[in-house]
Amino acid sequence: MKILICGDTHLGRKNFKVDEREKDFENSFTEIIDYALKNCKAVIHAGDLFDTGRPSVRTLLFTIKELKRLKEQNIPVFIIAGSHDISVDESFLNVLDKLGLVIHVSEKKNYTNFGGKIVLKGESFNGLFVAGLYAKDSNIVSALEVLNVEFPKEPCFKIFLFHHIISDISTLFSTIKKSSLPKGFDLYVSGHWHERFETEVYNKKLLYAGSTENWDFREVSGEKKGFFMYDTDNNKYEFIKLKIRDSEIISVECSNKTTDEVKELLLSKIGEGNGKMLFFMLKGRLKSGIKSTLNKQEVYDAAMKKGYLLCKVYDGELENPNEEQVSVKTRSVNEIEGEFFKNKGFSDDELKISLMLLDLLGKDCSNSERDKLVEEAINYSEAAFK
Ligand SMILES: [Mn+2]
Repeated sequence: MKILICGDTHLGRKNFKVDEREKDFENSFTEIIDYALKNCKAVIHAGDLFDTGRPSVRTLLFTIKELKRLKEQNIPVFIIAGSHDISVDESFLNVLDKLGLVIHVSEKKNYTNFGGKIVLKGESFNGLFVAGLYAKDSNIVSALEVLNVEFPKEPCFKIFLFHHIISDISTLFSTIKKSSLPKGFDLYVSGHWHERFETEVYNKKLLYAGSTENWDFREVSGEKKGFFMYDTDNNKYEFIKLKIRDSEIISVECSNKTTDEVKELLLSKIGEGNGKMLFFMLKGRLKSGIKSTLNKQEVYDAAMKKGYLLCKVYDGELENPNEEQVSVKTRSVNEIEGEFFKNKGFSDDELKISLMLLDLLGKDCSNSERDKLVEEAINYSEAAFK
């Protein structure tokens, strides 16, 4: 049986403050549904269907319209709640589940907790069994230790779905080790990490399809977005790329130039837009003037006239003429902050906690990620000062 594996569709996302970007995320979703209708018997979604726990009516109407097309062809969508699908009360996925448009496998009814053991039930349909976790990071490590899966008796293809970053991908952002995942499945699928990633666990495939559009600027320079088609009969699979909006990233050396000369240089680099997104990355040290006087608006307007969807000029690495050489490249912000606290007479433990909290303030993260970071800082301070 052919199944389509995707995740992190982030419907409702509108980045770079441009309305068309919201449609871009929708177009990727429509492309996936079109492909699914022609080529597969089931869809597996690894969470972050929506960009927020409270999607707009517009986003909901779009999502329902698209999911109905699959429903009409009897193609089930197995899904778990990603970190962005969770709101203060229940996930909106429960509403879609009640409407019969998705099978929300991480719903509360699929967990029972007794005698210190968590029993995870899954959902079966058309020869597939899918069990999965809610994207909650707090206590995930201890929860996995006591997790038992209630497998069905009849033979079926078993998939485990989760929305956490494993340490194989990043030790900094990971919350779990793949060796803590439950055994006995034929395939493991995860989300949350926005780049495609493939590995193995217990000799079975573990796949991250990544996000289906560029969620922020950091993703623009990454690999092309897409999804997997997986054949459960022979465990062969391929990555299908999506037709997402093109971008141009142009690095510009601005040393010994005035801000006016930089502006002229940028204008000269603007070609035919054809709906692309254009990003200028400035570097070097200006000859005169200060970078805040660079007329970016004129550059943006010129790019729009040439048919670009949007243009951004990033000057974070551009230095003013008389700026003291604070080499951001060799000293991280963390080191600079650390030095400041040390001079104030902080102990090593106080220093570490202060840096954790400062890090937290500057982080653009989801509520669950924030909870985890706060918990880490509290745990550390409890251990240090007990
Ligand atoms: Mn995501």
